Amino acid sequence: MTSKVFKLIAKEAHRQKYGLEMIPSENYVSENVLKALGSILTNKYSEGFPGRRYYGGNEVIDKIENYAQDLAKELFKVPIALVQSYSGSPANQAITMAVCKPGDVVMGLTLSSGGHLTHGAKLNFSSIFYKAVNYSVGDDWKINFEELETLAKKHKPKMIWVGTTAYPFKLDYKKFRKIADEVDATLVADISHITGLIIGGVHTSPVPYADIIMTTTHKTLRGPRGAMILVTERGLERDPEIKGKIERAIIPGIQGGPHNHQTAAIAVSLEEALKPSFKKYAIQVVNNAAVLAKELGTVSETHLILLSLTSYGYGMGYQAQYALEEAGITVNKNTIPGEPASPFYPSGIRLGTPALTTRGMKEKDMIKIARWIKRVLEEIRGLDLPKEQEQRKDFLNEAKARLNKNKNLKQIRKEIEDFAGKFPVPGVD
Ligand code: DSN
Repeated sequence: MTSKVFKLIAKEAHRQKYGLEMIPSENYVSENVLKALGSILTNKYSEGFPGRRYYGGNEVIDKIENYAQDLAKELFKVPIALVQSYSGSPANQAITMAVCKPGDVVMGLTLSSGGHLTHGAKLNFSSIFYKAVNYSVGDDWKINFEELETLAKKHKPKMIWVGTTAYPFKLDYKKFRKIADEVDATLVADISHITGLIIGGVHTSPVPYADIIMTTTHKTLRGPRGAMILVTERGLERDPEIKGKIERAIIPGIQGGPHNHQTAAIAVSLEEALKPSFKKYAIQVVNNAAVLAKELGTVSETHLILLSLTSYGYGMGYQAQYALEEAGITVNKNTIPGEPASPFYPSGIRLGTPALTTRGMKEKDMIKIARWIKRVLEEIRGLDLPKEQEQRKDFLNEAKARLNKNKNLKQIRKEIEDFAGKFPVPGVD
């Protein structure tokens, strides 16, 4: 080993093993996924699709990509699966290009309600090149279907996104389908966060309701970074040309050569997801999240928890993220519905159980973890965000420095390292 990079990877491996990874969109892949991802498949150019490549020498690559597509079709019971998108955002861009013309109306959940950038957020391609209309959640933090229906009838979207990144409740795809039918819109489900739960049978599948489905492969599915686009029977009936349209949007529309090592690693993760043990994993993810949420005084029906910190002070998201990181717990600050502070200095944190569950943690461990989280959050009391905008940056730097020296956090970190170190991380000794 001669590269400096390997020393840094060793440091990151230490962080992953001795800390608690609680960002709900992250996970640990298996050693086989790592092997495929680090394979010589990265050496090959393969623009095009199986049997239709611009370069020679793709006999094996074709087999791998066909195999990945077949596994995805089998797993989700859909007629079409495409696996080349580099990640979720370009996949969503490809779907939008295939379904809409520039200027068409697209509808999605607003970012501050737990939507995604590509579903029509300001500054994203989805609102720069298309007319984005956003629906939101109500006071109960649940999707406001009345608002969605009113907006859909008024703006007549070409496409409606149903998909979330910070939403702790189950999604009712049937209700979305009804509204999409009322305005003749294509319904696209972005299931990136909950793919694993759908495969495990602990969340309703969008397959009977959506026309097109997109999922990243690195979240609850436990594969490498990447994405898949699936077309349902219903979607194919709606537009028999849809496969070619999506393929052309991927290349030459957006991407260049596919990442064949990534495609192979996706295939490995799909093989794993087809095993009965994956179902058990998904059930445990949800059970763990429910216990963790209860211990933290809230609810979760999925893999994630959106925790409001308003009882600790004003605009406490950053401070909580810093303090938790100091103690060895990785989460991200997040807006809460009706954000009382600012989207840039939000009032909540988002945390989840997919990665912890992969390491073998169960309900009793969640109770311990909730106790640590509550102890950590006590340390941020009094560190309220200044109301004056210009003071915020300096204040947060000072708060971070203070938390960095906090003895109680150091003690909690020691306890967490002792605990976490006992649970294996695939690929880490
Ligand atoms: N970055 C992803 C997440 O954390 O939810 C969404 O793309």
